[in-house]
Amino acid sequence: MTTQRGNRLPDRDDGGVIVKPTPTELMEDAGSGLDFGTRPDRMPGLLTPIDRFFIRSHAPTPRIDAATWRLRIDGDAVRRPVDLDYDQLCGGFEVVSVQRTLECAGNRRVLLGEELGTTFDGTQWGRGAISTAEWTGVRLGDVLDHAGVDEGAVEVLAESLDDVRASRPLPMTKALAEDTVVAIAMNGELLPPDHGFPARLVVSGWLGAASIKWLGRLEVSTTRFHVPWNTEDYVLIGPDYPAHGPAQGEVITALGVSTLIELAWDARLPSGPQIIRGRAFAGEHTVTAVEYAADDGAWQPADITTAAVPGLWVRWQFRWDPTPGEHVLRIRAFDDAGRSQSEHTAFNELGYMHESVVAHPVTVCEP
Ligand SMILES: Nc1nc2c(c(=O)[nH]1)N[C@H]1C(S)=C(S)[C@@H](COP(=O)(O)O)O[C@H]1N2
Ligand SMILES: [Mo]
Repeated sequence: MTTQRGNRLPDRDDGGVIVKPTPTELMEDAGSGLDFGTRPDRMPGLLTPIDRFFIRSHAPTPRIDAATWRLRIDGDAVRRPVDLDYDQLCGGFEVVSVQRTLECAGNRRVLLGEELGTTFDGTQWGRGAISTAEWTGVRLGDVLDHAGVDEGAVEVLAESLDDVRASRPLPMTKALAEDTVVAIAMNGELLPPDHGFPARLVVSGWLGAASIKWLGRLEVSTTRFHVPWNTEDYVLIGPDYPAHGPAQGEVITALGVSTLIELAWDARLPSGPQIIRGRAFAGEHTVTAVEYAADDGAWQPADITTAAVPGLWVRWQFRWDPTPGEHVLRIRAFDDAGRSQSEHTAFNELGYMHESVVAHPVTVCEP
């Protein structure tokens, strides 16, 4: 087998762990030195520009040389183990592009802590661990097909080349979905180093941790995988979540319904009529409606202004004519599975999957 470490370029001498600039005008530093959220008040279009796409990395960005990189496909459910080089991956399969949203399971962890009167360890995410790109690459199913997958295959483990060797399994149904891709580009540019160059998975509608960056190996197995990221991390652990086999609780896969307003937290707005904008996301489902309520007012419909696609957020907006002074805005979304957002999120030890409606504080200035 190839030694994956051999793919790596010499370490940088600048001591940096993240390659792209992360200026405070565009990104929120989540405190770890590795994790940066997209500022909700700096989200311009449907797609998040690379300069502000959120970063969640458990180890420094590895510098990988595409010329020596290989993607290994093996496992006891593979007929013919193969090593694909970069040219074979990029040139050997039908190229597809999908617009998909990535959200970290820990997004809004700080808000969940405030709601539950506690503080959680882990990346201190506000609302910015969510972004959207157009991902270009090849279908994971086509790549697996090339190696030949036995009928008894149960799961595919995606394994990375970073220092934590991040890995997370997918059941075959999800691995073979049309929109599960091995991406080589985002927003029309080759993947930037921080986002997984030369290749990463994009798993539509699932927690970000399934979208393994710096992909080095796909292991297809006739048995299920138990790895740290589906037994102790990215698992809902707590009184409401009994253990499932080796997993300490309920393993997180597809994401819930969430919304965000494109305003700073503690927003200051000019007086007078204006348009309030934001995003809503429903994991593998589509957002069907978005509602807003100002202060103690009734829920009213907001306009959804982009197409509803599974795995892709929508934009929404409404006109608001507030009086000067202090206000709170609440937003809630509904999806085609009949789900919505709740008043409260149940406690889980690692502070994942915040789904509550939040009261967004807004100050409207005197004219
Ligand atoms: N190899 C590797 N893949 C990874 C991670 C990582 O630390 N290492 N982080 C995961 C998590 S938790 C998230 S939320 C997404 C973030 O992707 P992004 O940094 O491109 O936004 O990558 C996932 N893939
Ligand atoms: Mo994440």
